[in-house]
Amino acid sequence: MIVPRFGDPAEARGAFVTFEGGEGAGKSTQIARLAATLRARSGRGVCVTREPGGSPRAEEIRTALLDGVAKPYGPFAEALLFSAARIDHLDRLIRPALRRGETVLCDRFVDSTRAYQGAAGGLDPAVVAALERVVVGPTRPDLTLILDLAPEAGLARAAARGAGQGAGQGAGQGADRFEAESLDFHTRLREAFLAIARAEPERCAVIDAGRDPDSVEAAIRETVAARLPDLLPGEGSRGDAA
Ligand code: Z5A
Repeated sequence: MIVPRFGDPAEARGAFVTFEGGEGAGKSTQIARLAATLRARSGRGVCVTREPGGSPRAEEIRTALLDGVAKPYGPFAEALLFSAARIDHLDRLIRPALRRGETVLCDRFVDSTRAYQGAAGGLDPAVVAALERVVVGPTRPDLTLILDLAPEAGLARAAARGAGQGAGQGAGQGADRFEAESLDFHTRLREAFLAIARAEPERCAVIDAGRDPDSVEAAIRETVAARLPDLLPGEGSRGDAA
């Protein structure tokens, strides 16, 4: 049984892994690959989810947030809406899955609030931390994989994907509320994620996401095997591969 190092052992029996990083870093791509590997290898249920969203009510809030409905009210109001979505997501999906012993793979979580609304958006870190404390409580990630990529490259990937899919808002297509921010904003985001990794090295691992998808996948597998060996039995522990 996995004993989470950062979560509440009494509450969480599964493993909670979050993916973070800037736009187009490859989180969705790599979550799908890791989920397939874990389903084949770990013998546990795997729950793939995302933020904002992951539960029907949180997905409604996601649509409003990515359409920019809350932007005129400022980063504090946006952080409150991300938090409202997170409360429902934790109660309805994440905590029940962890109690069933599943591995939860979540595309973005609290570090995105710290980076987007906090470091890049200008919201006081003390306010972000207070929100995090009351909203998340003991349900902390066991491992956070930070996919690091130059913002120019990530935005180009996201734009190329958007061009292929056509316009659309709220559903992750087209330039949404955050993709439309300046390059300077995205540069601050990257620095914020790297600073989080430096501050919490036991929870976080930085993955070089500038390589081809197979190389990124191999680095992630190696890191998961090293940090949470119960999830990939027999894979060996050669240390982080970032
Ligand atoms: N947000 C916030 O502000 N505060 C919060 O608390 C939370 C979130 C939780 C969610 O939007 C937005 O909400 C997000 C932060 C904010 N900002 N934005 N925008 P989203 O979920 O729609 O966006 P995203 O999280 O940035 O996801 P994304 O743009 O879909 O990126 P991704 O999942 O990291 O990448 P991907 O979809 O896997 O790949 C993007 C494209 O690149 C795609 O065409 C791939 O085929 C391609 N790709 C993937 N990997 C590679 C490699 N290795 N090489 C080349 N090409 C690749």
